[in-house]
Amino acid sequence: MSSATQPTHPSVWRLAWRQTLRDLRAGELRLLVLAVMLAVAALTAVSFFADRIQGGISRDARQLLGGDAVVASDQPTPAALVDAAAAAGLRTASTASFPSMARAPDERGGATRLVAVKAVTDGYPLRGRLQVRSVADGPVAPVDGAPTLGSAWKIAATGDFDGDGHADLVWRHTTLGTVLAWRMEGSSRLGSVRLFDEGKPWWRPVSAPDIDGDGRADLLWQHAVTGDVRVWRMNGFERVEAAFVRRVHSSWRALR
Ligand SMILES: [Ca+2]
Ligand SMILES: [Ca+2]
Repeated sequence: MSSATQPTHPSVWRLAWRQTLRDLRAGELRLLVLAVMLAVAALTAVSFFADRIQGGISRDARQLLGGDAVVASDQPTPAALVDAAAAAGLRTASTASFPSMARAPDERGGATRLVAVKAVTDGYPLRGRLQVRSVADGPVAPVDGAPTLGSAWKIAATGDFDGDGHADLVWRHTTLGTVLAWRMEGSSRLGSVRLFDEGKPWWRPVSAPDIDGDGRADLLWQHAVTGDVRVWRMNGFERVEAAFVRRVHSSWRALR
């Protein structure tokens, strides 16, 4: 008596393998693999392109800011914050921005224009480089560091302080209120003297008349808010005496 052969069921794996070979021969599977490869390539390209754009935007943003981060306020930066940044080894620079009017010299037409003034401290910008255009619509040229003296300072008065026959220049920093005197000989600067640096920008030198008649210039000041007028009697570039002259209405301004 022979035993009958029992029917066997093909394994699931074998069936799957046969099905795969059949699909491969029919070309459907190759089409599917090609579609997957195409999708992966497209996603990789888009991701790479997005990363490049993100990097470019971040780089441009840092250059626009002049640093990696900015603390903005209408008050001076708290000293504790500056100290914490210094303790962490960070480089810092301060800026102050405000709108103003600029006027060309009379010999150049005297045109006025609304301008945006930005005063900066040493070290600015921390990232990137500034570009300067010397003439309107002219080429721009990259420069190292901040703009030179003269772009954030304005001449407040002129007078011969040391009596050498050459007019000397008094500069005032428009935001910090610092006042400097340049000892001049013709168009050459022989030296610079810091006259006022007390963080009181509302006191402004307005002219340098010879108040005491010794043949050398003295310095006349006016308070920008109260209109108070004071005079510094000078010995060369040193203040000998400061005296209150009078209070005038703030709408009146002493002229040079
Ligand atoms: Ca002089
Ligand atoms: Ca004098």
